[in-house]
Amino acid sequence: MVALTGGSLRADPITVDGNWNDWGINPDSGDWTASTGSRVFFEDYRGTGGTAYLGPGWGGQFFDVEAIYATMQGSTVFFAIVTGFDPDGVVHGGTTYLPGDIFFDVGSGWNVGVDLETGNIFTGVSGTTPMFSSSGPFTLVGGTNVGVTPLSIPRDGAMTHYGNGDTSSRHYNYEGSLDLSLVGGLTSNRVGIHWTMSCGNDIGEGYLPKPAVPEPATLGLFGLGGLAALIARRKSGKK
Ligand SMILES: [Ca+2]
Ligand SMILES: [Ca+2]
Ligand SMILES: [Ca+2]
Repeated sequence: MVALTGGSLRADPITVDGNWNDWGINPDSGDWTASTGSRVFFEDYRGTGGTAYLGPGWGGQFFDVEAIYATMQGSTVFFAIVTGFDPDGVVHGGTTYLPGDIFFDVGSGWNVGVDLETGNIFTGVSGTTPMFSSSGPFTLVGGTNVGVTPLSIPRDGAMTHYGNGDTSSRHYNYEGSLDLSLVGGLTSNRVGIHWTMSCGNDIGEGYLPKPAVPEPATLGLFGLGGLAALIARRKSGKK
């Protein structure tokens, strides 16, 4: 009965659908402040040019990793990566640059990865190195497939992008979730999220602290239990 009550009360805070309204943000209008979850990374190049310096590389809005949002519900972390980088690839100077996989640090480095194409989850991975090696890892290599997780990547055919102006003012929302119990759970007090593209001209990386155990709710349950026991005792005493 307790388990059923808990289940009916649970509501996922985020829908993995590529829509950023559930985070309470609207970068198109300059609102980067989440009302659900936390912004764990923020480094927005604010111009609309396609060649500006981002650090460690160049590329302007086309390569800008702007923000990462995250929140945890039970053992599941929900995340949104907002970037100017088209997940179908970005052509620059005759070369096509590709989006990387999403890496997680659950306590021992970037060795958990979600394949951006399939949503397959891997543990014990290593990562390839982008052109700017300091931005790595780029794509996951090896590892053990432990399942598949919801991802919404705005490729062509889906909600492709936000912003109706020229291509250099667009934003893309890479949204997903990951049940950390599938990857051995957290072995530290925070979970890291990392993403970059094949050149590594820009990088998004941040950490979400493990939520505190909801002590008041737990105490409340004990309190109700104690009250029920008291009532039961009184009723039995009237007999
Ligand atoms: Ca959403
Ligand atoms: Ca930007
Ligand atoms: Ca950036």
